[in-house]
Amino acid sequence: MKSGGFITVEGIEGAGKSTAIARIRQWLKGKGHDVVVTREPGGTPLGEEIRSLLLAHRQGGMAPETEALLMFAARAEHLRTLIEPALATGQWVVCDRFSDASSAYQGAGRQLGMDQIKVLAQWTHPGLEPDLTLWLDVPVELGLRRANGRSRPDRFESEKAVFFEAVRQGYAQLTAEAPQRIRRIDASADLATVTAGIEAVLERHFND
Ligand code: Z5A
Repeated sequence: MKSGGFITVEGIEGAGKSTAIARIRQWLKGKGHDVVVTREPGGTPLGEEIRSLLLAHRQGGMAPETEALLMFAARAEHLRTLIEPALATGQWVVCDRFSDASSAYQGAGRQLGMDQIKVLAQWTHPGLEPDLTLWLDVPVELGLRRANGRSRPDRFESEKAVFFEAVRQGYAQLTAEAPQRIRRIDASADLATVTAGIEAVLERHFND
């Protein structure tokens, strides 16, 4: 297995990313690796401030372009101060969402166009892609049901099912375009089955 690597986890709300990330971390630790777990938007003090701006409800909402650029502003900070230094010292970085989320949410969900988002990604992290992306795919209705019950839904969580359908289609397109990097996991199954699926992908991807 190589000395360091970059794994990202994607999916719509309620897909089970938090649970998956805990398992990935455990799996990597079990192989003796140093692991940094982080998230987007966020992961740095400035990034967390930007996250608060992005998730807060506000009168008049936010222009989709503003939303996309704030995602990439947080990402640039995250890359320069945390992700790139960690990878440079041979650590493993496991990130809850990355640029695929921008393609799916802003490109497909907000209809800015996935190609447009890829231009921003190319500018922000030229030559850097995750080694592996796990797309936890869950039907929208099930994801929303799982995520239900949160005290006060944030700006994204308040979106309608049709928005998350478009996001899910965005992830499906990304996966079709990069089948070696992005692996779909059926996240509608019970936790034990989903976890076994994740472990199987990790074993195949990094031990072959
Ligand atoms: N966003 C964006 O638009 N563009 C970008 O570029 C980026 C992000 C980076 C914040 O992200 C928002 O930012 C996000 C997209 C946008 N908004 N949305 N939607 P976030 O990742 O912090 O927020 P989130 O997607 O709302 O996270 P989440 O709902 O917490 O998702 P999750 O981590 O996948 O869910 P979970 O907490 O692991 O699971 C939810 C519940 O389901 C929990 O009670 C679990 O115990 C349960 N669960 C999980 N798996 C199972 C299975 N298999 N069976 C039964 N129950 C399960």
